[in-house]
Amino acid sequence: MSAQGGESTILIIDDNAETIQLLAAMVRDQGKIIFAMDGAAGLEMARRQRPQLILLDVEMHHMDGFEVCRRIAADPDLPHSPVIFVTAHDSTESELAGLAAGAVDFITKPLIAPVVQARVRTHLRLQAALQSLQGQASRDGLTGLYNRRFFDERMAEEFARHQRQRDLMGVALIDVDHFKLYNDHYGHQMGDTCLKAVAEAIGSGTRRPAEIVARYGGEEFVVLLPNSDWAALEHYGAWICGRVAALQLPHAASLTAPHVSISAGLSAILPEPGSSIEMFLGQADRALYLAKQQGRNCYRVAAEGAGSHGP
Ligand code: GH3
Ligand code: MG
Repeated sequence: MSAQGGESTILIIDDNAETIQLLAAMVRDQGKIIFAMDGAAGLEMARRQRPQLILLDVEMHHMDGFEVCRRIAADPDLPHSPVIFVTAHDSTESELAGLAAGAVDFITKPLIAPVVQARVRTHLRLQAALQSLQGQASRDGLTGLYNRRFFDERMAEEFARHQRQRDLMGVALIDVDHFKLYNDHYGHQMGDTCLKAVAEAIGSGTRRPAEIVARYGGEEFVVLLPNSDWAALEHYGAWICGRVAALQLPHAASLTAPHVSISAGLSAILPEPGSSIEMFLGQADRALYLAKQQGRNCYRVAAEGAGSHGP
């Protein structure tokens, strides 16, 4: 089972069709089997299919198993799937070389079905546990959205990617209006329920897979908007404010509206050497401050000449 509870995917990379068939027959009950017949094709398949486990032949032409393993460990675009080496050599040297390259285990030929199955089962279980822990560590307990730590990591990656690709990226800082008054009026527990509802509205509002929505702090959320220009920010700001207002969650103590509302500050940047994430988020924070100052239940975009409107 994978961390998501679905079927695990096992990638077999081997330049010998017979070995692939033999291995596939042995482990077919343990997951979905995919295969590649050389190192380069195997890496490409790993990139696209993100397998939970890789069974990797050591002795292959062009790119051997050690090199495949090293590339998996070094390339951030590749999933760090555990690799079990399959080899005819059972020497200590070759085992050490495999472990040094990043393999988690070894299976030596001739292949014995119960041994292969036991090793595969163990590493699939470990991988599922690891993925589950990683999933929990990146989530906020109350809302289920990503937490700030995860956001900061992804922001750094996306910042670098947009810099490489010379593309604009956007960010939105979103803060619930008069939330202290909400707690004072309805109690902290209702406050939690309200936060969950607002988080759900913002989180389920992602329109593209690369968008990342996280809880940034108490009643503040952050949305990373990849490949977004100023017009896209305007559109998103109006849309997200409208989306939360449309929940019509009563807020009798609000000084702004009879329902729960949010304010948003947005900013876009074309990352360049010398520009910083702090500066980028600082711009969005100042725009949020303006939205709060100028009435709440609205958004502001941090840009010269960019418009700024209520929902
Ligand atoms: P503004 O419109 O200026 O943002 O006013 P505000 O009252 O929302 O802002 P302020 O920063 O004064 O208060 C935020 C409140 O949010 C205070 C804090 O107790 C509450 N809060 C933060 N995290 C949670 C949470 O997890 N659950 C609940 N129920 N309340 C929270
Ligand atoms: Mg607030």
